[in-house]
Amino acid sequence: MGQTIAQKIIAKHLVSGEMKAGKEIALKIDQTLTQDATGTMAYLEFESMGVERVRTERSVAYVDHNTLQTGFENPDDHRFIRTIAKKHGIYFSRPGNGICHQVHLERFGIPGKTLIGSDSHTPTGGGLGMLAFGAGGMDVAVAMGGGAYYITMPKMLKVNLRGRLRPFVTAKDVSLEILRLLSVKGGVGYIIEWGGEGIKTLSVPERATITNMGTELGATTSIFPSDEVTRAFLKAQGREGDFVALESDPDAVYDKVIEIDLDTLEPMIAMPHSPDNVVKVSEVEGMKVDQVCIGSCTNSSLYDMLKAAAIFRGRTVADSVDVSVSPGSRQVLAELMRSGAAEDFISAGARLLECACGPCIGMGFSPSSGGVSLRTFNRNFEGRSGTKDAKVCLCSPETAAASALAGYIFDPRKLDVSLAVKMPETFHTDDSGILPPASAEESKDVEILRGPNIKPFPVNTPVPDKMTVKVSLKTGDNITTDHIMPAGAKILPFRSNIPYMSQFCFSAVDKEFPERAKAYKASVIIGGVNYGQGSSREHAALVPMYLGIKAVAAKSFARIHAANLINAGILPLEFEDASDYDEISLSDELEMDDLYAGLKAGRVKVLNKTTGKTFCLKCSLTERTYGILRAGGLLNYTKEGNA
Ligand code: MIC
Ligand code: SF4
Repeated sequence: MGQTIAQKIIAKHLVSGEMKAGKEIALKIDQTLTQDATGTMAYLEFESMGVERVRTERSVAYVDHNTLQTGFENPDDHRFIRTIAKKHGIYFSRPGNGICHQVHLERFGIPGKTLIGSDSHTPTGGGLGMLAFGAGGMDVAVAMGGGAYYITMPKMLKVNLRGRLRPFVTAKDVSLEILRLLSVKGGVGYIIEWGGEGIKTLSVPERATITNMGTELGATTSIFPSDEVTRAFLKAQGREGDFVALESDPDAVYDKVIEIDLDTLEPMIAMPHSPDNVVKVSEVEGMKVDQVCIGSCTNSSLYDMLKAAAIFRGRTVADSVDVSVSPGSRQVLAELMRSGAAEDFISAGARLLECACGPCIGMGFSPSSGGVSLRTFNRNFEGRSGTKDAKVCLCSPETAAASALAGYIFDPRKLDVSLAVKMPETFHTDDSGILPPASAEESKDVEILRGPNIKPFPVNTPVPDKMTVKVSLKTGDNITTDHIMPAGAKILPFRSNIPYMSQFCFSAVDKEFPERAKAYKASVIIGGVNYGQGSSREHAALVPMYLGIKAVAAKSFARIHAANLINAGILPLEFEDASDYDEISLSDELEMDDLYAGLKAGRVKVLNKTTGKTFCLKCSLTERTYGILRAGGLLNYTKEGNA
């Protein structure tokens, strides 16, 4: 039987397990990436493993999420990451050099290689034919130490693209259309392979926009073939030598196939507060806009920027609209300056921000109260922008730029502008923003510099065989990791300080939660469907662990968060019968007896001592994940000598 692209790469990297959907597999990881907001923890974890040099082919530490350096905490984190990277064989991409996914695509990604990153949008690399996964920091630390990455073998979903995008309709609209079709849960358990004749018309940055937003579908990852388009991109980056052709076999079998006609697509927009709340731009045209942000790892390539600049050229943004533009990398910014496009932005009244995540993670540029913000980003969860009642919508750079000029949502197809932008055949590559590590010999003299904000990594204790614990929180469906552990300018500087961060845990859902959980000492959270969707931040597991959470019982979990809970030693348990969720209230006392036997059997019996009712929770653990939970987390498990 023929293989899909992903199956071919998995087969080449398989360390153990059976390539059967639903079975646990372990993969050898060729490359890793971290960003600063998850990186400090990942490197503390790596350090505690006692490995001298990374054992990957390439590991890169990016600083892109929090580059504000307000106060000593944030620059201390940067200095810690720079020095630990230098010592242990990791490349360091300096603050201002660009967003990890964009820079990785430009400078390091190689088709056919495996990549894990402590950021949920790591699948962006799939635009270049990499098998790239978002993961928790601890999994990345293990991979840097030469350990395998464990996932459940996914099913295969093929999306065939037909035809060609019409002017002003973009790769972002393809992403939004598939979100409309499948929802934020539609990709769960799948690797999405993009194929069909239509992909030949999409450049690598456009493909990367699509694989980037596969994360919003809940997919394990997304991938494009590596073809002549890929070769041309690598050649333009001066890396043609990294090109490898990759395609699926003609008789490859997929669990599901979807067709999308590019010719009939229209500009789309995700309305508040979920990336799958998608409608046609024409349906909401005329809605007043207060802010427009162009950038993020989804839409900050040179191609995206040049098109937005062409729309702005010679025009001025509406008086009532604040506009920000954050290029994805220094390379993009340099090309914008060289081509004159930077001037188009500035003359139009847009504010040119640093090459970083910026507004996407709430690092400034929060909308005004109740304001409508059109963003070319990938997430519009409530409050993520820093303004709780803001209405954030997701759209293409073309729709964003057109609306910035109009002052209201405007269908870009009505513009009288030529978008035939000219991409350079060869990019000016300047890697001076990337510091190579010290040699093995020199590394002995490299001192790792830490500041007072870097607190030791919190270690869990194993769950007992019998627990009686109270419910410290009950949530609804689709709780994001932004709900569990918010980001933004006020909190991000403390990503290496779990005790400090714990004050803000679930702050947008229930301000009393941290105090209540602390008072209960040991407790459980009750969750709905798709608990923990969104970001890969392991803080969403480490902080609850610090607050004494022993288990989360939910209707279902998002993949990366479930793995992070296990790594932190917290039980992710699913309701056998979803209606039992309705029978549980805040502060109920739940008793779990004979827990170890239950975990082994995949079924834990629970007595609700408050109501007197019993119900069952399921879990499908492997020998390894069972071992991790019995040890009280991955760090303890590794220290006990397990791989
Ligand atoms: C995000 O987009 O939510 C982030 C910020 O990039 C996160 C990582 C983090 O929380 O540090 C992600 O996507 O994993
Ligand atoms: Fe940065 Fe936003 Fe991309 Fe996350 S989604 S990596 S915050 S640009």
